[in-house]
Amino acid sequence: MTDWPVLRPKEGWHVLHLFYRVEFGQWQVLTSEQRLSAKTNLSALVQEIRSLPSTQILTFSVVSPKADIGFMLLTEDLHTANSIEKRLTLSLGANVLAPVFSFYSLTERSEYTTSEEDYATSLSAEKGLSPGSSEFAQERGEFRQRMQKYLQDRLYPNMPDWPVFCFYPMTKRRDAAQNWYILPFEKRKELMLGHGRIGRQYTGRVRQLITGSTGLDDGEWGVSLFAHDIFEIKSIVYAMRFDAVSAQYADFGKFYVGLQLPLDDLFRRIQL
Ligand code: 76R
Repeated sequence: MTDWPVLRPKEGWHVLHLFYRVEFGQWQVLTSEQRLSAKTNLSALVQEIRSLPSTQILTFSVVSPKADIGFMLLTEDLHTANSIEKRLTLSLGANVLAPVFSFYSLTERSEYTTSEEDYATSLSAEKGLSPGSSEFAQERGEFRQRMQKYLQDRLYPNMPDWPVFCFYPMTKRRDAAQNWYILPFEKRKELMLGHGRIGRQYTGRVRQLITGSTGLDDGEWGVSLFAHDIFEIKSIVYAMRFDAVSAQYADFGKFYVGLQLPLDDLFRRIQL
């Protein structure tokens, strides 16, 4: 999309969450021709974005007057991400889309997933397989393949078209009494195991993408949740509040709930 050499992260994709309010006063001074061409311009831009390699954009109608339109962009090149954001912001004409919130992060692997060594240890300790056996080698090989697919899905996800969306930033606490960052790795891993256990109870009902933003934006992670039923979002976030990781160490930013809609329907929904 730009003439600059691609700025591809060592691993993962750039993720931009963008939320805008429509300045209706500004919109109403446009003629109907200008409005039509503004909407055509945004539609064409979204189409152009969707034709780029390793790039996805989701469009949302925001449920509440916190914002009107939301976008979630994933792409491999930082120049592209930057260029798309500038173009989206101006796509309906000057001062029509007013940014209300944005969040920049990268897809990331987890520090805490089971390593092949952990798995091999559990194969002998829990399943009683002897490390030299062919069964052991086979199970270990299958684990490696599963993990490769899992890692690929985390770093280069295929975003779901599920209608209900919730986004919020999250930070791990760094108080004198509760400081996530001075806990030893083994303790953090144990706590994250409990977190994952709760999360997996929602398999099939909630899809999550956790993206890392330490050093990139004001929170440390972006939490993007997808569901078919908003009840499941409230339910998982509530359940996690009781889990030690969230109860003791998590601080949250603002929450944005949106509905995934194609642009034409989105325009109608927000009365453009
Ligand atoms: O990656 C995995 O799926 C394995 C386990 C796992 C990790 C490492 C996992 C599972 N998460 C991980 C990391 Mn999660 N997650 C959140 C929130 O509102 C709140 O209280 C917290 C917001 C939700 C709702 C959620 C859901 N998770 C993380 C991290 C990075 C922490 C770090 O690196 O220190 C954060 C900030 C975070 C927050 N998590 C799951 C879920 C769900 C639904 C799962 C299960 C996924 C599955 O089906 O396997």
